[in-house]
Amino acid sequence: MKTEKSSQYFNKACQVIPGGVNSPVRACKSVGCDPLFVASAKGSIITDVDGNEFIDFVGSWGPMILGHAHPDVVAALSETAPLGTSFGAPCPLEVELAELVCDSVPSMEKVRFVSSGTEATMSAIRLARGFTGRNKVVKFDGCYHGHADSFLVKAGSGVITLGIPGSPGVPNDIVKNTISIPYNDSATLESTLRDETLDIACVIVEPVAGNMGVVVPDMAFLQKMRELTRELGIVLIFDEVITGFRLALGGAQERFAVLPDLTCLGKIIGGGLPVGAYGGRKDIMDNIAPDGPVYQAGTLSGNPLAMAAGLAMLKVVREPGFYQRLEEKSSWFAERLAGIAGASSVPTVLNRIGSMMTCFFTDAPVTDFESAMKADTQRYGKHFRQMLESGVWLAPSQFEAAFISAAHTEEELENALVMTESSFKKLAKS
Ligand code: HOZ
Repeated sequence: MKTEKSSQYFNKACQVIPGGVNSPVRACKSVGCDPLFVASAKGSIITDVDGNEFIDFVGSWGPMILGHAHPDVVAALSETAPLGTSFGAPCPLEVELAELVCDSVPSMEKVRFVSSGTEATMSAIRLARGFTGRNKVVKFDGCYHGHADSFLVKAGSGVITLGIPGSPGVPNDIVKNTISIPYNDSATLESTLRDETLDIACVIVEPVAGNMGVVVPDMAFLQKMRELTRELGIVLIFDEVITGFRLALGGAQERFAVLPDLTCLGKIIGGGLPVGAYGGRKDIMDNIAPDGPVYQAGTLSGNPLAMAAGLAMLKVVREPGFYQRLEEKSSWFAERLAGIAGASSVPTVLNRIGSMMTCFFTDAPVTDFESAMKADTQRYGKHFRQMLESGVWLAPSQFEAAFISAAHTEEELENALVMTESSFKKLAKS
């Protein structure tokens, strides 16, 4: 595979952008290569600047549930851009998207749009603190809620991938208010939440973890979390930045029938443009300025282009049968993938729910951060490079999800499986 142009861009980028990338997860450091620079993407095919084409299973880390450059999204952007790209004043598209989001997500009575998932989660915990008058935030080891100070404690995503234990620049005075406990561990959850000395304002959780690789929750764990938080007056926040509009129209909360007090969204609701949102119970949301004293603001919040792209995408996923078709395609693919892995001598565990999955290179079930960390990252790196070489674009980290989109054709998925089989044969020999 020729990568000369990507190499040239990367060399230039490293002079002016830290690490040559604008988000560390793109760097490919943990998989032993340099990033490819993208020229374009259409459907499920992504094309680099050297003209190499790949079947894309990253989907811009989640938003591209319809595939890239979906005609409805492109048309919405073309119609909206000539009317102005930012007003700093309310516009009708914000209302339309807010109505659609509240109508789709079972627990959301009101929603505030922001510009990223990180903004959504940091605003949600501020709101929870303002509402309860308490201080501490409980999160789970290996979950990632963006890069705000409070969340960089045993965090997933790029933080695990790069092996960063805790980030310099995050004051101890801030992280002392974050308590991180194991995922899927109901007993520790109960003893922590019942400790009155801790002054807990909220629990924030990915209802399906997607940032230590995909880890599906025990239903009993989620239900216990809901019961305890309700009993103890603690705000329960679901970070559905990945799972929102991915696992069902109403996200993981619809799929599991467990409703949080607040929900954070991002990715799909922006149709591939920069968006986040947080919302939920009206009595909590009414504490946000200007209705209440909890301050949060943003020049580009509710940006018309992002709203238009999000609306176009949500209208397609709301069509009857959309999630059923995606589920069938994903389960067919995952069964074949598990079959290929099982037939090889390479130990793997495939975790999947809906159209998100991770193939962990380990022989024991992956149910939390500790078990995820046992995966063989060297072997994943080799698999990643072999797949890339044969035309499949996977996440450059063992601890991320692979996404199936509505745009993946049967032929593309078949091809990806053939390439996977060939990669596993090489792994078995090495
Ligand atoms: N949170 C995403 C990975 N799980 C990607 C966002 C990023 O860090 O660039």
